[in-house]
Amino acid sequence: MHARQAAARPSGKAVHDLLIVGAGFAGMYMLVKARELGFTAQVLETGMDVGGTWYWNRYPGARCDIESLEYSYGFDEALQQEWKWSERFAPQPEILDYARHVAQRFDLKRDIRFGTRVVSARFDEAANLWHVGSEAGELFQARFLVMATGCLSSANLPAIAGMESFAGPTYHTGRWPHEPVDFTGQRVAVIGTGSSAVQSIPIIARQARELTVFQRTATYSVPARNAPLDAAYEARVKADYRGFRARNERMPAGFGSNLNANPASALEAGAEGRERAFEERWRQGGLGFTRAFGDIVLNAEANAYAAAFVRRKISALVRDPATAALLSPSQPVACKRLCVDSGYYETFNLPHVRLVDISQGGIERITPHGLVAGAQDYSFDALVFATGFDAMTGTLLRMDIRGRGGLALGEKWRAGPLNYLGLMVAGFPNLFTITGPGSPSVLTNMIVSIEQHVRWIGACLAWMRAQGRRRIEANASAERAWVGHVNEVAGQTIFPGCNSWYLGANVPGKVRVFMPLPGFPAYDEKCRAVAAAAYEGFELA
Ligand code: NA7
Repeated sequence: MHARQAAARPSGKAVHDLLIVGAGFAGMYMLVKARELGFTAQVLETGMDVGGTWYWNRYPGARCDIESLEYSYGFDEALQQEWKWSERFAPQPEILDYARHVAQRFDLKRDIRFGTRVVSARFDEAANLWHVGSEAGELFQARFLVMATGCLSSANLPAIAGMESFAGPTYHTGRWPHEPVDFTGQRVAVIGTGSSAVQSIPIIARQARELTVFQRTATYSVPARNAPLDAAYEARVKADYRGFRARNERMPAGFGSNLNANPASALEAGAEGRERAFEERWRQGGLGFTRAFGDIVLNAEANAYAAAFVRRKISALVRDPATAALLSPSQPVACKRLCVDSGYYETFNLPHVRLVDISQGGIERITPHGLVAGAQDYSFDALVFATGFDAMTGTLLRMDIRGRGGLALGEKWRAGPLNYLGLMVAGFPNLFTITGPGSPSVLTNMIVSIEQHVRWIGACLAWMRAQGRRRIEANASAERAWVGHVNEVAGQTIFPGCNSWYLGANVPGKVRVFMPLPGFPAYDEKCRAVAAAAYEGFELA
């Protein structure tokens, strides 16, 4: 990367106020905000269009698990009034259309450079400038660098022996081709049973002649009960969209004020009361399942009741008892992100679909015609990796980011991500991370977290300009205290109790640290208090 950077050619002489990396929902809104505040900004984006996650994740069945009236920007009243969602949970193509609509409405593309992958960023202490290099060798400069690179944007492709030898096509759900993929008449294998697999398996099964699913860990999924968007509900929300957004921001995960969260303890409800509550949530569909009681993600015993309920549902939905047993998870429910499906468990009743347990030895090797697992040969024509992402830190660490004194971010984060508020890293002045580790991010409605971060960063930049400050950097002791706080809060929940990507446990060799911070409203309050106290915990120059 250094050699590449040495040979780099500056792309014009412009020094931007902001360079924004990524043109997903975070980068797009950061650009809107920068313009609104009168800053110049350039967005650099690897893909050829806006949309981020929704640009890359085009696999069959890809759909948001947050309701569409919530998974959308709230920053512009006219925008939220005019856009019409067709379904309760929006499918990927519609979300991508929405992102394009926003780009057009706010004329964003003139400041976005597509096909530009950032590979390096170096802070120049004397000039207070970030020098950013692209894979093609272009150089960009800015006073502030904003990483809007997403939490789930680096595909996790396992290193299995013989990977290159497979004769048929291979796919990763997070890097799905832009051309339609037709599995009609084919024997297809899917590796993984996380959210992407749960969404795509029922659709792939409709086409494929034979579908084999390789499962390392069984997953909990609740039915989506997706349907056309209810017009009366839409009208009610739109009559007071601002109030609706504000109510959602006061929810622990930044969404679902319509879900009637029950604050009572599952431990006090009695067997009948619990069954009734879970059953009602199961009927409603969606992530509201965990709102049946106030302590499902806080108390192991309460969680066990919810987990047992889902396992009973799996047994009822899947006819073959051995397959049902294999599909029944043993970890706490929602410890790995809870999936939302349309016919996932039922798909395993189809005669051409089979489930293979690889929890013991994993996949031994890929062969030209399939793979070997548990000393058994499996043959198929196409292979789908639904193996997830190097979450939250992967994309940042794949770039060569260097702060003061040439300190590499990879070095600084050797033992896990360290930062303050999930927003800034000590030693890396004027570098912001939108929904970085240590912020609520993936435990919330991402758009709510994105908007909160962009507002905070925008206000900070405007304040610095008014105060004549040119440099802001997280204070090392504030950073240490913050990381301790994140661990403490996470430790009061069931989240650290299984091998999830929240902990980096899905990527071999990755440091095991719980990365997101549970609890949006308290976090938002803390961010406001820090700003109100003249950016307490930051050093300004
Ligand atoms: P996830 O949720 O990380 O799921 C990945 C799946 O792939 C999961 O079942 C993994 O098993 C499995 N996996 C990963 N590596 C391997 C190897 N080496 N061998 C076998 N199986 C493997 O990713 P998704 O894309 O489904 O979803 C990511 C998020 O996107 C989701 O939470 C939503 O927020 C949207 P494991 O459980 O690690 O044993």
